Amino acid sequence: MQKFKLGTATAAFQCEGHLETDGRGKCIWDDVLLNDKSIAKYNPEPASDFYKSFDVDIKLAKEYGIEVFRLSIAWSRIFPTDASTVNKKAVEQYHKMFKAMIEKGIIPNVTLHHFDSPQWFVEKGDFLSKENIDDFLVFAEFCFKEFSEIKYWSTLNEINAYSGQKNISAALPPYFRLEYGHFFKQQYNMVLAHAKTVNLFKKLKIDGEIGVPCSVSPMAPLDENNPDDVLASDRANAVSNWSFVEPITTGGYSQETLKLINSVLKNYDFIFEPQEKDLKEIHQAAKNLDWVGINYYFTTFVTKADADFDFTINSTGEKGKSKFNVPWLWKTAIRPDLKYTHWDWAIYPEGLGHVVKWISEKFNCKLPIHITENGYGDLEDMTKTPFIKDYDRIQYIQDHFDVIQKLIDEGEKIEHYYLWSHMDMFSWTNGYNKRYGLFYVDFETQKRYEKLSAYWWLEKSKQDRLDEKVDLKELEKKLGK
Ligand code: BGP
Repeated sequence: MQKFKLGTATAAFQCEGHLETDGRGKCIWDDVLLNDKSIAKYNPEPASDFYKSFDVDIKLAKEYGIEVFRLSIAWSRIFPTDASTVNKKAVEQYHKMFKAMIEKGIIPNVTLHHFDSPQWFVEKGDFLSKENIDDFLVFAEFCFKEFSEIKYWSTLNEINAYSGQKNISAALPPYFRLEYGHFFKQQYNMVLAHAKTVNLFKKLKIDGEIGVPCSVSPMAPLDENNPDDVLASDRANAVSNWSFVEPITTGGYSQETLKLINSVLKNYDFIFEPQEKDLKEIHQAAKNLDWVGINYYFTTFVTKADADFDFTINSTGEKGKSKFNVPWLWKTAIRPDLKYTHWDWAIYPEGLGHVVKWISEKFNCKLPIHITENGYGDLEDMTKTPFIKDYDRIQYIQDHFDVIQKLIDEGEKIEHYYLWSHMDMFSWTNGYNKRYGLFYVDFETQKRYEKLSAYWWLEKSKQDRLDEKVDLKELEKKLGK
């Protein structure tokens, strides 16, 4: 396989720790997790100590066949107090991190914003205010010029999810619940920020490629023959997925999408109207973009919504806890024929195929695709077993690899795959008990331990096709585990 590269992913706030080191400024999560006791659940310190111990993880990456590594730069480390005062110590540390990767032949893919707006930016209104986009552009330009060793850049991670956490599920300041008007404003501003960043990248003639990781979780009708389910699915997809994927990939909004969005938003006293001037920028960015990223974990099956709002997030891993009912939009439904994770996420690899086809066929976007996140979170505990045999994770990844291989065979240009996550990290709403890594992290000692999936991954990295299988029995025998 020529261009296809296998990699793993991380995000600064979830793995770095060292909240007080080298003059770091606070980001949006610091106070949410540390101070506000009504919400505080988990301490993001020490996370996986990556800010200082990156060498250990990069060494493992090299040993286990990882070619590309997704990570993010914490904006609040580089600009801790305002939009213009640079913190040189953090800049130096990131240079060291990137050097360590590049020297080992591992290609970094760097995200500029992964859910972690600096506190000073949040106090100015974050991306809810259009004027603030300029601050982000200052940061982006600084990074592009300073970190010239980076050849793959990602603008903003999961524009829809960050907007939703602030304005729909009330997980982040300003803690709005079900404020679809604000959600759309923020998401639109972030699409614009993304567009301006891409256009700036090209204007500066930066050597490298730029893309954007989009969280696309299809909202499929529970019963394809039930018109109510189909309508719920169309509306939910328009609001949650197409409303940002469409402008990013096509450079605009179709009448079909706008009609569906506004049929919902009118019930929330808001009408969404993109502005001509912004559309020029968005249109240009779609032409300038080098690749589209897909973060895919699960598909949600939906049916007609009830009148009352219900948004119960399962943050413990106790199956069956999540419930979602969004008036005028959708209600989640369980497909008894499918397997679900402990966090109630339907395991449905076909959904990844649907997302790729949306991009290449529905939106007619022929850009290369990177799967920027995909992975399996589980409850794992090495105090109970000396070696984590994560068969479910291996099965999950292999099933998704089968889908990717089929798509590649059909001619889809999928170039990178990043497993979420490289090592175990801090999870935004699940703390330390939802583990995704190929490498188990003992958060007390910060030691890393290979899981069975790490050995399996190494075997996969030697194969020519993603749908070739690894004999796990043989592998375990070879390992003597
Ligand atoms: C994505 C985020 C990641 C990561 C992942 C798993 O939405 O981009 O940062 O957290 O989801 O999510 P969780 O930790 O909630 O299971």
